Amino acid sequence: MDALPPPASLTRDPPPRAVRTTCPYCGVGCGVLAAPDGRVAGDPDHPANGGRLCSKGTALGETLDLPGRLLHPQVCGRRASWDAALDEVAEGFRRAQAELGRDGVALYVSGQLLTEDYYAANKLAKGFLGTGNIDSNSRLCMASAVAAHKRAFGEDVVPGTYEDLESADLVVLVGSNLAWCHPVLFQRIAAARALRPSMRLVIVDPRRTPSAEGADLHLPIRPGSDVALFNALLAHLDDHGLTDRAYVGAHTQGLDAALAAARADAAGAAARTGLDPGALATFLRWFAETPRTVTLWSQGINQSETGTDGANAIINAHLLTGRIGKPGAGPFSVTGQPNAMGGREVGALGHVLAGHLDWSVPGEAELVRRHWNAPNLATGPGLKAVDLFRALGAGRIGALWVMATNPAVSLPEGETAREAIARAPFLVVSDIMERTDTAELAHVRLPALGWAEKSGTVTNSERVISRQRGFLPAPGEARPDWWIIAQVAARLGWGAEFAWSGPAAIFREHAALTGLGNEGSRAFDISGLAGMSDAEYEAMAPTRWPVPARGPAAPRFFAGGGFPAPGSRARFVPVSHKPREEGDGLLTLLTGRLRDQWHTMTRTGLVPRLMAHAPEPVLAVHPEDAGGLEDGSLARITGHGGASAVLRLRHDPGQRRGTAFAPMHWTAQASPAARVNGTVPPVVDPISAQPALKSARVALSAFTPAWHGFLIARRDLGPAIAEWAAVAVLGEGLWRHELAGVEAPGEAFARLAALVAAEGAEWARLEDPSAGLHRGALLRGDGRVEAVLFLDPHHRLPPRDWLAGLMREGGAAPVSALLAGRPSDGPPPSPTLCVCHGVSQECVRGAIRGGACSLAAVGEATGAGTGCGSCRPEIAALLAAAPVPA
Ligand SMILES: Nc1nc2c(c(=O)[nH]1)N[C@H]1C(S)=C(S)[C@@H](COP(=O)(O)OP(=O)(O)OC[C@H]3O[C@@H](n4cnc5c(=O)[nH]c(N)nc54)[C@H](O)[C@@H]3O)O[C@H]1N2
Ligand SMILES: Nc1nc2c(c(=O)[nH]1)N[C@H]1C(S)=C(S)[C@@H](COP(=O)(O)OP(=O)(O)OC[C@H]3O[C@@H](n4cnc5c(=O)[nH]c(N)nc54)[C@H](O)[C@@H]3O)O[C@H]1N2
Ligand code: SF4
Ligand SMILES: [Mo]
Repeated sequence: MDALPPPASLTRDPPPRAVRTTCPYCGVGCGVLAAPDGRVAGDPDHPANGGRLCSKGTALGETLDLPGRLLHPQVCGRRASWDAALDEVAEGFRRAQAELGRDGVALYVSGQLLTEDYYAANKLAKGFLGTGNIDSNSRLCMASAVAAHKRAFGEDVVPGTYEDLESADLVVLVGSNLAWCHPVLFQRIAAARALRPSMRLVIVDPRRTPSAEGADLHLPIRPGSDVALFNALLAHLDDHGLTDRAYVGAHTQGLDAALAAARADAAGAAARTGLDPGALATFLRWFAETPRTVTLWSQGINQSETGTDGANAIINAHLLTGRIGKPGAGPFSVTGQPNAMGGREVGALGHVLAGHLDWSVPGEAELVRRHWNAPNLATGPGLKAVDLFRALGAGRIGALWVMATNPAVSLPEGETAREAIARAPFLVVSDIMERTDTAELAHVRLPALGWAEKSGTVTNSERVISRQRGFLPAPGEARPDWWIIAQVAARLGWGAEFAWSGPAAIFREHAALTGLGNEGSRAFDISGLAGMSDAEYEAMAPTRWPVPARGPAAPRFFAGGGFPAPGSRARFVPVSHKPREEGDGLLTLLTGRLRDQWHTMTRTGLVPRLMAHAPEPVLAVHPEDAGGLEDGSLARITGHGGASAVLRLRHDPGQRRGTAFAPMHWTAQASPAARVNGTVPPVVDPISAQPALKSARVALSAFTPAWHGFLIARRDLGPAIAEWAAVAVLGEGLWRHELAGVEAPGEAFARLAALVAAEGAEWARLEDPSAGLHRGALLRGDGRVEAVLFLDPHHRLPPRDWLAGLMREGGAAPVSALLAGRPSDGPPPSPTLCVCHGVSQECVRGAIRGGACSLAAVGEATGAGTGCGSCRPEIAALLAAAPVPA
């Protein structure tokens, strides 16, 4: 399989009157040119993307006037003035602290806040409410990487840059589906490989992900055994004379203990990791022989009960070989959210202070106290996410403020967490949407500005600080998150300390803190930006930290040592493989992400183009693990405490035996029964407290309803219309409802048909009650189709796309064709593969059958893959699966 060539067209024409801003989705942090009319393009001058955008970035223009925005403050579900709502919040927090003490309140915030918002929230909690109880959804995401960096380097520092991924000769992706989750980085790697085919790509992931298409080696590792793999590597490197004695001697400590631990795992590594010994040997050899190696990791490592050890095992191999901070070499933790890094910088995690300052370092708390003029600086770390919501459930938190995250969906032990949130004595939610699973439970809802409206900064995975700039007016009464926080602080009596004129003032205060008492002892130093004027802040170009007020700034860290740790030395951390339970007949549930959805779908789930890629919640299992359940049937997974979820089953030979994969995305808004987090136990990494979101053990069983069905209608009927439902927006006023139920099919048909009844329209039906088959099309006098409803005892129903297409166009068709679900002439259309150009899977297959044998040829023939490029791994998979021409 050849490497993926770069997309044909990187940018469209920049929209006129465009503002330079940054994509609000993943931690790649792509620069975006965005115009008020909704046109967006990649910013050709931004160092992260050089003009590229992925499918989510390309569709940003379609998220500007989302239906369902929260436009006014609400108290107990009723519209309230800002004054009344803010008073209510201040009073709720005051009351809770009076009853339960300082730590009787908490903030739960998000890597999707801007740095300025984040800084304000942290200052309010730690400095003024006087509690360490502020944690972030980054606990579910980056905590293990942060802890590993601290253990190894002394500080949470990502040493490398994206350019290293291009100049490397070997890139190893560990527990990262980069092609879908950081698509522009994946495209940069693909483009580099196309120019330099000797560059190798290795994927370490239990499932054959789209990132593995076209890779040189895929290691389908046993879940949770990455420590054993990298321990085997450490021993192999030392045995083969690859220890960089000079680097190790001058800049590190602790090698002997780490090596001893590694050697204990090395023999038998193939058995521990479940890898083919030949493939394992190839990996060890390639790593050994390639000085320019980058090892990039993500949630397959972090979201594990051994996540911190896993990350340190990777870092150990790089320290041993001195391959760190050099062009093309280094360990690289990529961040998930657009501002996960910014949150770490301002310290909005329960266990750190602000500006990478720490309670455990004498004098540092005092620096923060003075900088903030804080009356009640928290005296120590607070509760971390999982414990925080447990404390809420136990009645120890009297007031909780959730900002820019949806914990009712995204926490482990999902059912228990949701109950705790529902029973919270006082819950405040700041969000851009009115109805999220969490906002539905709030006493006070506060409307925040969204991406297109707000202004501030974010820091991406390579330490580049970029501006987000608003280009649309505030919708309704929505306000910036930092403003809301400052208003509450003022009502609690701290107006002077929160009297910022705007985000620039907050940024200056934050930047100044990073320089206090910092004569090079802390790597994170942006004190050189503390003197920026408002105009300079407004014009700020993407800037990589550090930017110290004095002295030079390094683009990369640690090539020459200089670790922010005792003796300036990095630490090898001895780590040992801890086998997980197996062999109980259960599957390991690897939850994760889909290409075109963002987390709990509050934005991407409303964009028809993005819903088209995966309109239903799907559970992938190896065919031999399916226990006889058919591909396309509904399956139940049962896990933690008996909690279960029901999803569409997909046989996937690329899934490692003994594992299953399910998306984390589905919520009560679209498919309540397909929320998977109930099945995930609250197990956390003992060092980082990051939950092991990828190691639930689940039993697979059939979900056997009386009928399966679908309803395409001209409105969203919600998912409560059947025992199992998944609703997807199709665009142009159409919604698709995938359904299954337990009542008699005839009754279900009558009930559902009545829901969509429209005046002047009549049902044409095809019914065979003895067979349980009921089909109907609701037709206008002019033949226009108002709705279609198909019920069948079996899950094999006609494809929906032709019917949806017909309804979208307002066209007519013979009743016989409508009720057959396919045109009278020719085959029904197949699912969309390329979202940018609307090219179907079948069209791509046709081009391949017609002789297109490369991505470029498929692109030439159909246009597929020539837009954002996000579908290129899937085209590559179709190419790879095609029979080789004789
Ligand atoms: N499209 C899209 N992109 C996103 C997001 C999104 O919601 N949608 N979210 C963003 C965020 S916040 C994050 S954190 C990132 C996450 O980005 P990734 O970490 O790349 O995404 P995931 O799908 O969560 O998990 C990655 C892989 O880990 C593998 N895995 C599971 N267990 C193990 C194991 O024990 N060992 C190894 N080696 N691998 C394992 C899974 O099979 C999965 O393919 O994505 C960001 N980008
Ligand atoms: N099973 C399983 N669970 C997981 C994961 C997994 O891999 N598997 N991954 C975990 C990870 S890595 C992450 S990062 C989390 C993500 O999970 P969450 O953070 O819970 O999910 P999001 O949907 O990103 O929630 C963001 C919320 O902020 C709102 N919002 C958007 N912009 C703004 C704004 O400017 N201001 C305000 N106030 N609100 C805004 C959105 O409408 C949305 O409600 O999920 C975690 N949970
Ligand atoms: S890769 Fe896609 S989602 Fe991530 S920042 Fe770039 S455009 Fe946004
Ligand atoms: Mo994340």
